[in-house]
Amino acid sequence: MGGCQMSTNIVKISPGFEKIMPKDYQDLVNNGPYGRKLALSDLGSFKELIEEHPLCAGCGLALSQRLILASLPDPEDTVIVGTTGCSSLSFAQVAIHNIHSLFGNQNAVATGLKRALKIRFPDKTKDVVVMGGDGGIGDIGLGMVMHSWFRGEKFTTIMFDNEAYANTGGQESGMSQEGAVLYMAPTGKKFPKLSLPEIARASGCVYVAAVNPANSRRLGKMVKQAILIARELGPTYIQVYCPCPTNYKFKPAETLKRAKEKEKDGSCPVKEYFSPEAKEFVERLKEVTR
Ligand SMILES: Cc1ncc(C[n+]2csc(CCOP(=O)(O)OP(=O)(O)O)c2C)c(N)n1
Ligand code: SF4
Ligand SMILES: [Mg+2]
Repeated sequence: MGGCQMSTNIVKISPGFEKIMPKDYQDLVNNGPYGRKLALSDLGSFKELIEEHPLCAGCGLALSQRLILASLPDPEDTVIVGTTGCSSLSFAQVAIHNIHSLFGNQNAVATGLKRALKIRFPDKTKDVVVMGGDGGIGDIGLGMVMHSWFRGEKFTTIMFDNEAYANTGGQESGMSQEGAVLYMAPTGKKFPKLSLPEIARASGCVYVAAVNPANSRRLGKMVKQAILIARELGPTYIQVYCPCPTNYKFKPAETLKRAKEKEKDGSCPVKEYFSPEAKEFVERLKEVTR
């Protein structure tokens, strides 16, 4: 990687090394999304930031992660802050700056990073995006998540909501549905799913969305606008329902069907909230309507 500055320089190959670098890397430099304004509708025409991952077949989280990465407005100026969970296994394969924070600390780390980037690059826009599981964001890190919202920190938080602690073998989380039976919650969950979109709204998020990956353009549009709004106005939150075939024991081929069913039956509804300022801002944005 050439230089420490974040721009398209981060992928440029140092002179003399062009032929030595692996084909995959050359492809990223020549056909990757850096420095280009791409949308989900361009998928298939560029080298993606993630193309392989170690997650289970049919994983709704892996699909969501791919779609979210392809929707970043300016990947060359973005740093992702992740945390422990299934997504942390695939972030090792992602061709973008990303930090693994200790489980639950992600919004505190993102706060410091966003502020430091502002000081280091006062004339540039640098996006910080948190991406973590429901355990990391909705349970163990919730205090730090909410305090970043109370403080009005200008970054986006994205939850991969698979309604379980998947990576550790299937414990229930606050985001599991009431009655959910999991490998390590055999008697069924005793209280309802947390209403985190409502909590986010009450805590100061200026844009909040709950969605799933079944309609990829809808997800992509929400991600793009959440990041653009956070740059200008304040914290934004997206909760992505990511069906987990391994812990919920359905066929990997049924992931999207399940996402659609749970949207329809109201157990994982799609929602969107804008503050009045965010609404006005989005109406001025032509880019997100591509
Ligand atoms: C401080 C700390 N506490 C607990 C753990 C154990 N741990 C690792 S992953 C995980 C659950 C992750 O659940 P979630 O955030 O929903 O992510 P998923 O694996 O479901 O994607 C837990 C409890 C840890 N690694 N660090
Ligand atoms: S356990 Fe579930 S969320 Fe984790 S990689 Fe497998 S399918 Fe995806
Ligand atoms: Mg989870």
